Amino acid sequence: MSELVSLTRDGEVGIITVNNPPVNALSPGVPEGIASAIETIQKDDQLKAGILIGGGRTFIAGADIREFGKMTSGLRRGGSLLPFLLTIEDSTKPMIAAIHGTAFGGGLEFAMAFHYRVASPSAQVGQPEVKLGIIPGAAGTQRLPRLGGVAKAVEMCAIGDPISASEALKHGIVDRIIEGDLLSGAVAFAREVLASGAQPPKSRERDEKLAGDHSASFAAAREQAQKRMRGQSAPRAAIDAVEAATTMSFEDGCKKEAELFQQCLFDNQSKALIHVFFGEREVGKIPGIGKDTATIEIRKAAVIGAGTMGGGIAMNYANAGIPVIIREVSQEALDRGVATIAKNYANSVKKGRFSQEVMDRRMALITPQTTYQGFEDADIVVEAVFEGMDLKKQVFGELDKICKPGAVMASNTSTLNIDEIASATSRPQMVIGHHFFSPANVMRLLEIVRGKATSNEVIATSMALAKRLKKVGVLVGNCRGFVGNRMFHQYMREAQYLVEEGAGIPNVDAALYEFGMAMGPLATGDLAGLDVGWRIRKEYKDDQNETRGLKVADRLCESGRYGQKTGAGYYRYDENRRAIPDPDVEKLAEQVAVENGISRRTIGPDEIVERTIYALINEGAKILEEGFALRAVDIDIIYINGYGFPAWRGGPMWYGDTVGLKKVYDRVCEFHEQMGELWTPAPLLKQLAEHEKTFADFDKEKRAAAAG
Ligand code: 3H9
Repeated sequence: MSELVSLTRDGEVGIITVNNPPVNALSPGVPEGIASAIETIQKDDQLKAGILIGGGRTFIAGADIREFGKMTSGLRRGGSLLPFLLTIEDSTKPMIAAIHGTAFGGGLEFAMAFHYRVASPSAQVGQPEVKLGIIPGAAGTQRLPRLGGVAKAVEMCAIGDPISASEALKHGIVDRIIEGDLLSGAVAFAREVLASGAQPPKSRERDEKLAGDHSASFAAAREQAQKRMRGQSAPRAAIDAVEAATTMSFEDGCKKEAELFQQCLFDNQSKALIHVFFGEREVGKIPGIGKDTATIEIRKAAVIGAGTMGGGIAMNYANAGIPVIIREVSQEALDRGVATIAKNYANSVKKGRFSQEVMDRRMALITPQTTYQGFEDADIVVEAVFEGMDLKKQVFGELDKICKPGAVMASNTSTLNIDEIASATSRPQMVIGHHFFSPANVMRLLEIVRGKATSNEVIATSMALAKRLKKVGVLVGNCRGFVGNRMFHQYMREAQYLVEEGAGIPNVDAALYEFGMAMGPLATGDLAGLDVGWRIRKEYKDDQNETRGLKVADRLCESGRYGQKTGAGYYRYDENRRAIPDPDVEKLAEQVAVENGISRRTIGPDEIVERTIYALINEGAKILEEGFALRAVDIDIIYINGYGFPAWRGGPMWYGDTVGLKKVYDRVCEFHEQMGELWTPAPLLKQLAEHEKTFADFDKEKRAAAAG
């Protein structure tokens, strides 16, 4: 056997172990090794059955995703896995897959070619390929409906969420759950099968679950995919492939699957989603802060402020099982905050996301109070008070007197200078920004803002904590608005200028929604509250470089139109919070255009997208060059997880690469000529465009330089 796959014996049972850490992916050599072990078992008279098990923490977690890039760039020819699977299935001796950890993608496809599957209670199985923009490519769409039924298979292949071992058992995808030691249980299972003398069943020959009319399941899957994965082509392809299982022979179904798999693999969407998969893991890697950096153990937290953000942040801690104090100045505000938390949890219980018992446990972890009692032994305090420097400094000054020396002191500020906040304490090395995104209990992004004095220990603790809170933590530098909001400011400004110039509010939103953004920018402004930006503009009024100003937004706020919370902003809102276009706001935009000497014109969706998205890219390039983001991919991950940027476009920087930086740069130069200083091209963008390079090249060079 190879190093990747070993074959050992337990009496008459051959045990095939995959040893390809960390997740036993099907890298070159693994499928070959398994097939060769099966052949050895088949030929060996002493061996009567075989078991496949994963060494280490998991069964096979899927194909080796890094190989896809090599295949699409022509560096490697992608051979089919199907012949290996047929070798397994055609074995005359019973073959059993013993699953722990995750049997995902190709891992589940391998398991389904085995005659039986047994699993640990904590195991999960799934076909998550659509999350990478592809579909199962080793007969998963053909075997899963035969084993688990069409409805379950189409849901698993189209949406990509895994299911638990017990659910897999219920649907016939696994045959037995093994409590205790998996391997001993699997060997005992093999002996039972041998004693029964049963013929090894082949999943490809089973068609009893394919009979009947499944049109309702396919229609439901198409609707769900359209809702949850808008704009993506892989879910549709996955549904078509499962549908083929119900209308074609196994062999023809596999051919259809292979055709659709290839189409998806060579599409830009899968390249973008694979970039995102590795990006989400890369953001955790910070030059100079290795695995050996000490971290502070977080056993107790305290949050200051029970408003929307404070409440959401406290929920994150409670969800992770960390006791948390939530402090407000007035009892009334505290009660309101706690009631909102309870309402949010109750909604989740109503929707079946977790039980009442889980909700009660989480609520019990939250201690609401109006004092600082108990703050002295909190391992972390998170300030989430109103966004104003004086107030933040006052709070940090108070915390400095109360908190124990080793406590992390985090501010949830979205724009303010962390160093200035830290200056209110005697320990700036313990101060860091933890910028959560609203709603904080839902959004995955946590921008972690490093001040000039923040210690590596506090950074490493924050990154580890983000994982524990089930967030994607991205480390950024301390510039105004940090990375996300600094770029967002440019994006929102352009959206508002387009409105002044005559694009029409619903048209601006529609163009960006069609592009794939979760919401249009103006509707987003209304949701977040237009008053937030208005207050920040007032705070920084002395150093605004925007001569045109944001007059439409300012005037909306001056007239009390803050967005959804006041029933009106760019739109009016009915009692169901449905947005209704408002001719008064268009009139306001017309008036502002006159004041600014702008002649209005018709503006199409392409220009709307270029003006807003290229503004993001240009600012992102400046941020990269100034070192406030570690890599271009960090910006992408911020935008996808915090700002509703479509993952299947890979984030703004990756999108710029796919458009071509030369094209982006030329257009930025045109905007610069037409609109002046605000569109000054980023020198890095110019440099990459002139050398026909990409942001991905920039990251690659940076990685190489860091590796020495
Ligand atoms: C497929 O199977 C297609 C088939 O139909 C066949 C077609 C022909 N490949 O996530 P973690 C790396 S498509 C390569 O931090 P966790 C990962 O980058 C595939 N590398 O651990 C990281 O590297 P590093 C379908 C992979 O415990 C390290 O392993 N399968 C792969 O939090 C640890 O990963 C999937 O989509 C891979 N397949 O979560 C499963 N998987 O340390 C994708 C991981 O250098 N994987 N790595 O940063 C996952 O969902 C999670 O990794 C898993 C473990 C749940 C398994």
